[in-house]
Amino acid sequence: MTQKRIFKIHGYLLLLFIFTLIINLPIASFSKTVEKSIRPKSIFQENRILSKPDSNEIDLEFRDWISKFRIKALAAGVSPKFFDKLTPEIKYNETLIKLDRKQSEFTKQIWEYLDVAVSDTRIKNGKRAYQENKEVIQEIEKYYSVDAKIIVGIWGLESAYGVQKGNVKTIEALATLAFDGRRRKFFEEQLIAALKILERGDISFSEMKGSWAGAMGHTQFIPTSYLVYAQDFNSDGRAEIWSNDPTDALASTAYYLNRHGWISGQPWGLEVRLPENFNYHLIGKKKKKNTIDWSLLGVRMINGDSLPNYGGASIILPAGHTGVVLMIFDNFHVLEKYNASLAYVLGVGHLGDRIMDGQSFYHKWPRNEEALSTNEKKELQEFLLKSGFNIGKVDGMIGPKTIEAIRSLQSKLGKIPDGFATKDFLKGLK
Ligand SMILES: [Ca+2]
Repeated sequence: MTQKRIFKIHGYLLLLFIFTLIINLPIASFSKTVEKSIRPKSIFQENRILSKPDSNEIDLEFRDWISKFRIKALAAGVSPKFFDKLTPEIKYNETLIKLDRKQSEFTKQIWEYLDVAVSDTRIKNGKRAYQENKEVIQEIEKYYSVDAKIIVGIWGLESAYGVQKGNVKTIEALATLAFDGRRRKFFEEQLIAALKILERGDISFSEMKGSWAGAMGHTQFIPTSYLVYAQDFNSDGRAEIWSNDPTDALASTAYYLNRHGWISGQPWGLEVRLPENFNYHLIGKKKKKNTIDWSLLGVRMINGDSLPNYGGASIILPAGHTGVVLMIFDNFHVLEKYNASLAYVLGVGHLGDRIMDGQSFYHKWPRNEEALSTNEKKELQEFLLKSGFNIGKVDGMIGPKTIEAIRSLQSKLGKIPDGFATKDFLKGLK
């Protein structure tokens, strides 16, 4: 009992001693350490990051970057008077950096993405949005020779038909990401374009809103695309992609697709079936053949019909030979100009088809296959590099070169060379 008590008193004294020690350490020495060192991970510093002086520090760096950026903006044609008037309004927004970091770690299987992108709700809302705007969408379709279903598909995926246009001030988003520096050149370019849009008066500073990454309006145009492709389809003097009326935004998207070579009436892709003993080395986005040649090889429509002739086409397997088999046409590559990700192009294309009463995919996705993590993808790439395949650099992203290497390796190992890396495949290599 007494021993415990003594221990308690000693404990208190010890705490008091440590506390006094901390209190009496000169504050100035803390700040000096922080200023000099390049972010060593000490407790003191982590505390300082949360405290005011450090956010001031970031703010000072941010202001410093703005003054350097000013030179570039002026050289690109933004007037000094306009720039200087706007500068005090431009704020650094740390939350956007966190979103940016999260985004780059993201890894999902194609069907997980499509479940969300082409959900029953999105299809249903798409049918309604189309009906409500049918007249103007059909006018746009005719004027720009771009199929209505693809316009509605993009609209649905980019902003859920105008419901999620984004609420972040575009200038703030672009300035923050440019200052951050991960993709400085890109974001500075976008910021300059955004300033030009503001200066010519198409929209006000506070109304110019969009995603945290600077994409704006119903179809999430980035500022440089706006400057080149935005359309004033309702002829009121301004290309208004931010307003509730989607007319200008949808016309702008149609014009963008038109200028990138959209062929009216050609599908983006079709689900097909492959014959027994098909040569899987013919698979790949860049391995084009005429539809007639594919027919001669025994490729058929999913219902067994012969292929319609849409000219050059390639065959892709987004999830290996057990999943959906797609024949893709030139329009697929036009959609890639809007957003290069395979998941996005499939999402937009399939959503558009489904809104216009197209069928859901006949083949099932291999849903029991888990996605490889970024680290596992890197492991795989390192293995491929060591085995002598030219896959470029190890970046944890399965691009065309990595897929080709996987295919060759599968062949060597006596497996179907579908280019789809599963967890089991990776385990087998170890
Ligand atoms: Ca307008």
